[in-house]
Amino acid sequence: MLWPRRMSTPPTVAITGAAGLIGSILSRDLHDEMRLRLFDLRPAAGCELLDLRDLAAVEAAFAGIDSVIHLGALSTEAPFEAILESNIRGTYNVFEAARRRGVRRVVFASSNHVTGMYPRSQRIGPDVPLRPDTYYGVSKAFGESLGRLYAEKWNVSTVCIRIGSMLEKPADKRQLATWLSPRDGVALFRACLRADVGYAIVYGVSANRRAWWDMTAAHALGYRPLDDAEAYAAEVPDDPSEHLGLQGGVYSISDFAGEDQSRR
Ligand code: 15L
Repeated sequence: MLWPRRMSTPPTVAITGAAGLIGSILSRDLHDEMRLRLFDLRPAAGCELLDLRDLAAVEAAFAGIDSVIHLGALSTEAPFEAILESNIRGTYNVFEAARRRGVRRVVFASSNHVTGMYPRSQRIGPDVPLRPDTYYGVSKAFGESLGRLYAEKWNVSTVCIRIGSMLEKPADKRQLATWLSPRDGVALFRACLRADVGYAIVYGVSANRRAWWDMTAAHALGYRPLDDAEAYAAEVPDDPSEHLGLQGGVYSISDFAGEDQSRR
């Protein structure tokens, strides 16, 4: 267990992007077992303002922090320049500030879109070659790789979660495979914070019987999912991306190639 043994007080955990969907769930459900510092780019209740593009500001924010849950990023496909600033530079700043401040563990919110070009007919695990479906997916692949560098070279231990679809309920038939229920998501982040490991990559889904991803690595960290999206099978609408046959769904056809952010 990674909680510092000598500490009589609970660890202090920073959450970036804390006002987002996943950040709000984690802040609500983890606050009674650890001290949380919540950071977001935009004003939100309980959050401190932090622009992850500013390394000095991130370093100042991480004073006294034991672990970081790094969620703050664009959460979908966007023009490359926007991805570069928010997801690539922002993630570099988080790892570099963590190194400078002696943070013990970064839990990095990666995404299933690092392997979104795999066919749905193929069951895959965290060791397959990457097949990103977007610049967004590439930025998450960058974060996984950066985490490995910081873990192996500077002992910033890192767990990357390739999150599926963390929502209250699955929204369409694709999500019967990719859904991560809020309570399973909280359990997975908790396991990733506590695991005694230097570096790991896991997928993040509930115990969905239609899931495409091998969860052995997540189980090894202590994750025990309780929910199965199949409970919603009769009520979810068809998946508009099913004909593509790809795990990433519509991400595989979103196209911002050559687009300048200033044109949007
Ligand atoms: C993601 O990585 C996105 O952040 C989220 O908005 C969903 O689109 C999810 O993937 C998904 O694949 O459903």
